Amino acid sequence: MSKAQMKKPLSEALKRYAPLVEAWLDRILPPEDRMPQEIHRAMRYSVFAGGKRLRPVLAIMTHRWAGGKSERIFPVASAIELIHTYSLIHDDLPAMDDDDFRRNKPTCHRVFGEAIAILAGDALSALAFEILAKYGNVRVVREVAKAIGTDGLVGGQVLDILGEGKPVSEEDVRNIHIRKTAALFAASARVGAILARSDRKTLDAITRYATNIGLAFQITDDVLDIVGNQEELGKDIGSDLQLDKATYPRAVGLKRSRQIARKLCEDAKAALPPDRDNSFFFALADFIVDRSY
Ligand code: GRG
Repeated sequence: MSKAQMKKPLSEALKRYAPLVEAWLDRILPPEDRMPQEIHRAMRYSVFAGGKRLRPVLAIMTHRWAGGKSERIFPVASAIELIHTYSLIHDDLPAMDDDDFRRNKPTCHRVFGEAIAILAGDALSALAFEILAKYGNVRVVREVAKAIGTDGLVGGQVLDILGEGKPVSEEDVRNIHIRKTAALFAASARVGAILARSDRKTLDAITRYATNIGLAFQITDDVLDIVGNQEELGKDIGSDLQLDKATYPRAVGLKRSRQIARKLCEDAKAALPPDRDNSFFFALADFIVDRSY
């Protein structure tokens, strides 16, 4: 099979479900002309800046794969994209990575100022939990909360900041990346499976898959920060080097980083039960290691 054919299940899923996610995001987010207009403009600016929507589509596809047929997966998946956007806005702030471009546009704080950008992130988080509570259930709320907290994104970001300029081992970076990036991929898949009432075995399998591709995703991100194309990526490159960040290439070199990412994606595929149609998940894993954006 050619590379394009292998990726087809991913492009088909994105083509089918990303527009539904866009529509739900538009429905969920307060209109720009509602008071206070500035914060609603900032929230919409970042949410509709052109993200790939990988996490919500992973949640939806996992739900279907696990036999779920609930329409509730769409608002729940869209709430995860709100959380993701919140993390990007805060990640770009001057107190964090201090980046000027994201998704090929000036970052939220560059357009709306730092205070509004911080509040836009906070408001996206509050809105996400309102939606998760309305359309999900207590388990779903708990999964996402755990993925954000000190065992997840916040914890990863703390380790990331403390790791700047220090000698770094492969284990140190793994600890950062598992929390900072893999936790939200895992939560996206788990939420899809939970809403499909999956059994423990299925939940464990999809968790192993999503954690592995999430870690591979961040390793590829580290690699692209060195060898990527700024325009294609839509964000500043070289910022990891500038801040002397704890990255895989710094810990183990570029070549080994690529090998580890590839191995993680193969392990991810192997975690899935062979008696199901795993074609979307295989295509997503391949995209993650081969991606240039
Ligand atoms: C509490 C949510 C929260 C955040 C505070 C700032 C922070 C703690 C954590 C940073 C987490 C972070 C931004 C990790 C990087 C993940 C990553 C590689 C994002 C890029 O994902 P893509 O390529 O982006 O899917 P698009 O633009 O396509 O959506």
